[in-house]
Amino acid sequence: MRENRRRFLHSAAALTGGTLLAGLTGSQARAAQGADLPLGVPPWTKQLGPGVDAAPYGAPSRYERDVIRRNVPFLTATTESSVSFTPLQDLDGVITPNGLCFVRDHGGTAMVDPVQHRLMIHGMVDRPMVYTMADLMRFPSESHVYFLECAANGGMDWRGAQMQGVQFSHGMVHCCEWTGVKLSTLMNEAGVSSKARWLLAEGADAAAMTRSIPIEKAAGDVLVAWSQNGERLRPENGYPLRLIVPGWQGNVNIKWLRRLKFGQEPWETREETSKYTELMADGKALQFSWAMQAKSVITRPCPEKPILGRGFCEVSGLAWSGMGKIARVDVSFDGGANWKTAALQEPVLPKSLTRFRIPWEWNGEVAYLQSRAMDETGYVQPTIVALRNAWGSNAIYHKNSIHTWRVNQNGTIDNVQID
Ligand SMILES: Nc1nc2c(c(=O)[nH]1)N[C@H]1C(S)=C(S)[C@@H](COP(=O)(O)O)O[C@H]1N2
Ligand SMILES: [Mo]
Repeated sequence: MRENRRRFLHSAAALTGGTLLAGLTGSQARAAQGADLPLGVPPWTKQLGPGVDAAPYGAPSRYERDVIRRNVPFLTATTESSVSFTPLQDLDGVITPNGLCFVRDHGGTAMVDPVQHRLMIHGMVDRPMVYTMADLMRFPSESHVYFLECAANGGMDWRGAQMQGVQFSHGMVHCCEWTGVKLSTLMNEAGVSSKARWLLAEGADAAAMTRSIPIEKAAGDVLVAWSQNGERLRPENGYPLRLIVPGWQGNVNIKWLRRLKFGQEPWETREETSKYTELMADGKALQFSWAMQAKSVITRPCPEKPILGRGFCEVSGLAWSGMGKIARVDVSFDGGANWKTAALQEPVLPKSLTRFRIPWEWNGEVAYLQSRAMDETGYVQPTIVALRNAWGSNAIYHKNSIHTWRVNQNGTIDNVQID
């Protein structure tokens, strides 16, 4: 134990004079610099701290101010129609804290007064309904952990490695415990006609986002949710009410939900015709590719979290599948020639982020780190070559290929593609 600690201190101290420090974030640099101090009496031990009422609603430590959502300037013509990404490199476990969940808005964040908000259910139903939030929250509720991923997550890397950092290459995903009423409960209450085949869901934002959802999914695991990780939804994630369509592309998870209409045909809205379709190599577009296929990425190390020294390095990341549970994640250190099976953090939940971890000894050589997820249906995350062969390179959405991080000799990490 003592030996190990000494060795750690030695290598950490060596780093402070080395080139790697430049790549460290504020808190890492402070840890490295402080590592050679004896255990002194720090200022915060010599005086009382603020009282328990200093922060009626708590916020992260001021030393964590680098842990934030970020957007990409070239994807942001206006911030009202853009996306800010989850900082996956800074997160542990599988739950995304509410303030760090990626946000994808098409018409800005609607600032909805929950007292004035209504949900209308109409169309092919026996009893059209208009609910207040108070009405909805009287229904029996359920809580489930689900990931939510934008179909465009990773889309910028279709044609080549472009995004320097896991926040931007994979950060259009979050995973929360959602609480609400099952949509099937509301469907029974309204008496949906047996002839209804489709559902239209509409948001109350300036984009009035609308999507068609087939009745089988609507009657399945879809939630009409008002809470996220134990507290009411954040405005930017749909307060006071949103649809959670487990495992399906983010776009159908309508935020600020205000209307559900039942009918016989899809409505062919803008978001399912001109957007959120896949343009294939032959120029035809695939419509209604809803489920997010199995995917994974190593979140540490990564470009934002370089390796600080030779020796032990825990490799950790996230895997998920819109088709069910993650069955296995394999990790390669040599660009896919050899694979080792990683440990999965329990409990492994369906349609949820799953954390994997694998120990590694880094010998200071260049390495190509990859992870490959398999889900309970037997589906295996494809290589970029296989994905391009299947989808062509016009595609934007559903890029779920195996991702490669190149570890350089100085411990820094780059996004690369192996063809
Ligand atoms: N009403 C409405 N719902 C919406 C959107 C929107 O702009 N308006 N964006 C959609 C898209 S494209 C995605 S990826 C998810 C993002 O959810 P989040 O902002 O909570 O991460 O919300 C979806 N629901
Ligand atoms: Mo999206």
